[in-house]
Amino acid sequence: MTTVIKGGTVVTADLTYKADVLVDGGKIIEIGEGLSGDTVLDATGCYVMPGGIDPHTHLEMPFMGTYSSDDFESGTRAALSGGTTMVVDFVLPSPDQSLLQAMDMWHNKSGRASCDYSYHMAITWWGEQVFDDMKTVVQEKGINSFKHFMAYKGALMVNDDEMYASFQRCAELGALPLVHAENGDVVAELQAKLMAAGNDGPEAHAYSRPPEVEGEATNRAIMIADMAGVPLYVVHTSCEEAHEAIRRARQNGKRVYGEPLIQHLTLDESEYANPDWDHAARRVMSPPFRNKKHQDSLWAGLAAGSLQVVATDHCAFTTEQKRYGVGDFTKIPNGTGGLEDRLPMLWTHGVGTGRLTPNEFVAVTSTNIAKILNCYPKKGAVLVGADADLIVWDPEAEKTIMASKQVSAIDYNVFEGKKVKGLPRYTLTRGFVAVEDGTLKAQEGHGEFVKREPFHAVNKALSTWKELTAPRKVERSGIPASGV
Ligand code: DUC
Ligand code: ZN
Ligand code: ZN
Ligand code: ZN
Repeated sequence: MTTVIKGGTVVTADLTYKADVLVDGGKIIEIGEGLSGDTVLDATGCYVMPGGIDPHTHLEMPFMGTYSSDDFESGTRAALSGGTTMVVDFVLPSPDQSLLQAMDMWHNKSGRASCDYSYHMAITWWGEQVFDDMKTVVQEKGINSFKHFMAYKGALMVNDDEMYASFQRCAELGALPLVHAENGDVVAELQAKLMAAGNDGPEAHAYSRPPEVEGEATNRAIMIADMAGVPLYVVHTSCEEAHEAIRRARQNGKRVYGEPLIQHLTLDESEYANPDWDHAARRVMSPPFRNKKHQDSLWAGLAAGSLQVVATDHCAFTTEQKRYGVGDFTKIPNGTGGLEDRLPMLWTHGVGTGRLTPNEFVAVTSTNIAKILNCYPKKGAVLVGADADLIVWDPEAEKTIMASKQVSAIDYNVFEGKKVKGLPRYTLTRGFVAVEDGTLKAQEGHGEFVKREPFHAVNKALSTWKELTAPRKVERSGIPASGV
């Protein structure tokens, strides 16, 4: 059975043209004019684009004494409803747990996914077993990216020696290291100071994680990656200090990528000044929301290409879970939702305002990350042979975001009340129509794991630093006698 998307305008990262798209067996089999098929999807007045790829989700993740509340079932349904057809979730091994065991746990959860998914592996501890497992993960398990938390001291944080060792291992294996870049030692100090002074509310969360801690850690990670001779992907880049470090590195020929979140682009720090405790706590995530200066920097980076990807860090907690932190802001589970709103919000605030072109929209929501993570053109493309992960995007469709109408399993939405213009009329996941005329018809278990191959040597960073292979010892005579 073939499906034809008829009468629309195909928009890719670099082209805009009128064409029909014919789908069969989950793949795009023909693109051209006057095509016919068994099922016809009317794309009149719409853009036909690659489905969104969200490279940063935490579904059903054990974190801060609880589990994030969207799992692979509700999370991927939420994704599809908003035009996202693939998520990349983080496998999070507990201390001393083997990477392979943690990965199996994730595979047990992800069987319920209704869209395709892939994994990043987190390096949460370091030892010979991790070193060995990394090879299996890359060479046999289809995971080519490793996440490092520079924050969450005493829990997920890795130190510089561990990070350097892991980055070198990534370089050897053709894998891409990712960093959550915040200086965890300084954050811990600031948290203790704020709590001691009686600042225990959610606003203190933002005070404990200023742009400087992110800028410092981003710089440090870039330098360490350079010395390891490996590219670097910086997740949730939220401020000018971090963006500046990435921009400078790229200008110097280093292969460094930055990923702003839709939340940081559209919500600001004033949210934490809301007198309603729940309102502020629901918006606690790391890094926190910033001011307009930082938002402008991120938007400029997307337009200029110094930042390449817009993600969500979707990590949804209910109000009840957020209240674990009443009286101690450091215990508020960090995280916000966004999976179903990323595309409509970015279209509205990016394309709708002229800050992004439709082609740039496709680049930063889909194509760029497919290339960075080595799954292009299976994903992120409108090309013959590519997976039919497609959205038929109606630029005139409007709605007001409301928690009462969302797919996500939590009881609020950080974008509550925001009007969006631009919504999927159809969402196709490998040819299956999961959103039809705006109505969600996702199929639990339809999603498949996307294996990603290691990178070729050509992707090695253009390192500015060369380790001396044979450091020369200076021979001296007349060495003074030792001792005091
Ligand atoms: N930040 C969050 O807000 N939640 C999950 C993990 C993270 O780094
Ligand atoms: Zn068929
Ligand atoms: Zn993070
Ligand atoms: Zn995250």
